Amino acid sequence: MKLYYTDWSPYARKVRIAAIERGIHSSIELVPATIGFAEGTLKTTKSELTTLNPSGRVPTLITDEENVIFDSTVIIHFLDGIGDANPIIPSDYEKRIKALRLNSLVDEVIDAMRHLSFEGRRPEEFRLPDYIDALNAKVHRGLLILEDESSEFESPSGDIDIGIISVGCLMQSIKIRHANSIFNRERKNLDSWADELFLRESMEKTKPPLT
Ligand SMILES: N[C@@H](CCC(=O)N[C@@H](CS)C(=O)NCC(=O)O)C(=O)O
Repeated sequence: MKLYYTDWSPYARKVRIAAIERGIHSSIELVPATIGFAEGTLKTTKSELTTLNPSGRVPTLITDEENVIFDSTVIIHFLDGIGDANPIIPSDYEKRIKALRLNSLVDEVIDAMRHLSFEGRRPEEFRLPDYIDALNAKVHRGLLILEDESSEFESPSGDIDIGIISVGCLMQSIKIRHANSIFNRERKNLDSWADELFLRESMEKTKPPLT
């Protein structure tokens, strides 16, 4: 299998973590992808990925049968079908809904941050202050809920699921790549839970670069 990824993408990182946690990462060849939007014009970087995935986004997985699978959640679902390790998307109905809900909550925060970064790339006179306020509010509300709910999260050293992986990727992105942003505040409970999660081998091995 081949996984198109970038080392800074939290979505691609979720898939890489899931594969390591399930012990199947050696059957996945990592292919660095060129993606992004130019400063000032938001012109899309030309990417070979668009011939495989119309959105041109990472992660994109090519299976051994040459099928193209995209969206991190779908790829993780697909990988759960390989090997005997515990699934990352729990089989138990209640646990599955809980994990997918948490994953979705985090995805919305990451998505609002992505859109904020696009706004930041526009020339100042083309930025939309109300839209930026709305995006900031989405991120703050999401992080507030995560701090509130973190006392109920599973132990960071126990079994891991898609929700926990997502929270870990978001929090480490904020700590490492958005360290100077307004989102990098102290959140006592969430921070200490996340600090322990960051020690997992799968998290260490996929830690995003500084820039
Ligand atoms: N819903 C998708 C989101 C993937 C996504 O937005 N990836 C970003 C990188 S973090 C990307 O490829 N951006 C380039 C683009 O939008 O063209 C998933 O879960 O995989």
